[in-house]
Amino acid sequence: MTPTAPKPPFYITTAISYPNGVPHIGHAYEFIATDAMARFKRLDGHDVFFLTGTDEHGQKMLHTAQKEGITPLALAKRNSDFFQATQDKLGISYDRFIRTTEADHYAAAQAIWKRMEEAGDIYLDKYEGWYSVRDEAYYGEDETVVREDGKRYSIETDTEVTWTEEESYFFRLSAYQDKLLKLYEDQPDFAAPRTRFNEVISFVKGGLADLSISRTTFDWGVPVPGSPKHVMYVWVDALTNYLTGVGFPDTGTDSYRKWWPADVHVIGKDISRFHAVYWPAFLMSAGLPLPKRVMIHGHLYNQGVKMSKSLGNVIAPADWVQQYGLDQMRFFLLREVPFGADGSYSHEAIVGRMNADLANNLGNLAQRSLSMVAKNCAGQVPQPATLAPEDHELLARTERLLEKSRAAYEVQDFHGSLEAIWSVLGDTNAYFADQAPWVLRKTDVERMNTVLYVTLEVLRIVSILVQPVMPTSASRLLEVLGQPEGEARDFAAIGTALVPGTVLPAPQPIFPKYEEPAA
Ligand code: ME8
Repeated sequence: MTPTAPKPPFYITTAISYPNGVPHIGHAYEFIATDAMARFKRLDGHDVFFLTGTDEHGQKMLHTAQKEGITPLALAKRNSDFFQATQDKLGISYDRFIRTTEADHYAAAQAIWKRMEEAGDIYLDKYEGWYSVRDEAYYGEDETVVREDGKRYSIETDTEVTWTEEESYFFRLSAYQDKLLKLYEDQPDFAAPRTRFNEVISFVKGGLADLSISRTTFDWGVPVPGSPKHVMYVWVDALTNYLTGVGFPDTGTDSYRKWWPADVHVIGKDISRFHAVYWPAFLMSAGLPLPKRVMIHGHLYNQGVKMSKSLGNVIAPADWVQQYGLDQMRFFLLREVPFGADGSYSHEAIVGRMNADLANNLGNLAQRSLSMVAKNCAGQVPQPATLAPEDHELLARTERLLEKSRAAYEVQDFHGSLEAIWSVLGDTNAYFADQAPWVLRKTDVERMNTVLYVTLEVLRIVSILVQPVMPTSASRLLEVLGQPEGEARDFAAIGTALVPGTVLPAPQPIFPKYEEPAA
């Protein structure tokens, strides 16, 4: 790339959360993963647009507001503000926090509706069937079961369904079965991981019924153009947020042309059908390009148990930030669980990662090597002598981490990237112990300088590469390695090397061990 070439664009989104409650650790997980991806691409020379926000319409919001005795808009505003404040606390580097009650979003939702209508895909009929307010989803009778309490539930999600009968507009989803199957065949990476994508494919192969896309029994939603009695089904409006965020319905703007179609929608496993079936069908109907990828992550469980208010095991993200530290929490979530799989967390697991991976393997290595440099090299990056084969080998492995991480992030395998980095850190700790620079100090100062130089060089590259996951701690590490903010911290700088003689600030411990508070 020549210096004047424009940076390639990269557009990434999270799901937009329902602000009928406050964020939990599952939401935080999705925000942090998406943020790591956005930061990685920025450091790797892309121009990134990162969209997140709240999904404020629908019956669930209306019911919660009624229970609280406030308007749905007041409820949405209160909790949306809290979601945004939480994202700020988690260091989420979003470019826009969208709320679906914003005026430009109404315009976008109405515009996509009109396009689908003009395509002949919308017709008026009557909906009769089961609806889950919790899931904001329709279920066929065969997808439900009556439990001992006499109530009917969705088999898949275990939420109560109620019989709904009302005039409704329908979207001709049935007409898109073959087109969707062709999309899945032509673009085998349209959704991932494969196991979750396969579930979507078999759902579509099983046949698609037309979808009810408007409601008439309440009015908390985006009005259907030309039919003010109807509000849009919340998912039609919600999915459209990804277009609103970049300037739709004006498809001629620089923003829309630059960012759409999105590179990745990051979502959880419970909403794969909406993103990998309904959303591409709506877009095909509207004549708009499809997102390149839907990345479906698993859900997090509290020691294997689903979080629920009744069990009292729901964790507020801010509590973890306070107890463990933000970067420690971000690292734990992305290192512990392969993205796409379900995961479990526990206090012991977090403390294990904090102490072994962060305090020992990274923090201690940095502290020991930098303290030696402070004492024995006048606080300057030492001048290495000719490198020995083991030095070359370690540096070459470290440099290869960039390609490995790129390949891993391309498929949102954050865990894989961190595993590779920590494997190199393990080798570097072994190298440091074997070479014993504290002995060389008395026997061979030149060799000591080389060993310290190689160790600092590994730390520099590792610190650059872990910035997407632990921005604050990586920045502090780069600071003590004499790497100023800016170009020296971009991935392109991995190909350069520490300059001997660079004066280093006094080293400071970066990753303290977790100590249990006194009982
Ligand atoms: O579904 N672990 O909103 P939402 C990991 N408004 N992720 C979890 C989780 C858990 N335990 N629980 C939920 C909605 N999530 C819609 C989205 S997008 C156009 C509309 C994830 O607040 C969930 O899978 O219920 C989803 O991706 C996100 O949190 C928001 O969930």
